[in-house]
Amino acid sequence: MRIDIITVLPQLLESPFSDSILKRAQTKGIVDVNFHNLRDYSTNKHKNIDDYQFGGGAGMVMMIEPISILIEKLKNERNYDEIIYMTPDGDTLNQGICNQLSSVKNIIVLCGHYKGVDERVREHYITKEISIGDYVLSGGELAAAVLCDSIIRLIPGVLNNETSALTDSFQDNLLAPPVYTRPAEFNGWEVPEVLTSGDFKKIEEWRHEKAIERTEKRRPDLLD
Ligand code: 6GU
Repeated sequence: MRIDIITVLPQLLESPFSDSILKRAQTKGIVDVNFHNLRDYSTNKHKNIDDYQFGGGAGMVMMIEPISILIEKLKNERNYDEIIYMTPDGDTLNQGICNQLSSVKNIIVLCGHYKGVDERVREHYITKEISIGDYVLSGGELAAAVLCDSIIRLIPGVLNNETSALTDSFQDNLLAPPVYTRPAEFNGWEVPEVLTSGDFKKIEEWRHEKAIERTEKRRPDLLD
């Protein structure tokens, strides 16, 4: 998979991709993440990428020209499955969207800033608009990092058996069951006996039961 991220703050995005699973996915050649500094595509000598909004009102708007030049350049180089705009008024990200996006070949992710982007960008270039929840961030970069992390870890070959995504919360609309490790007893607090019984059928049943119990208690909406 190739991901092209369009941002005015590439430095803000670099660290999440420079460690752990996201780094390994790139080193293994499974995903190719490219950052594009929108300011490099500014069409004026002050390197502006935003301007006052027509009709007046507080807040700057990201201009269409630099975005258009960059997106057209990228589209000339390859086909894109999705051109995603990170915005608080987009569709709320969920595991279903992550699963779907993890199987595509090329995506562009545009990080929103200021009051947002000129509506014509959304009308003519954007194919999907994504929010990561009902609260407002200073910009789309952190949201883009969240989106990319949630997608990349699902691509086959990125996770190994120990970190498998199949048993993640949400994968079957259930929260994950509780987990324990050694010691089996600490301060008199014991691990559920079934987990140390060696009876794998019983263990599976217990985990499924606990997953349902936890989901009913914390996220009954997932069971509807
Ligand atoms: Cl994608 N962008 C911003 N600026 N705020 C958000 C968001 C995105 N998702 C939730 N809040």
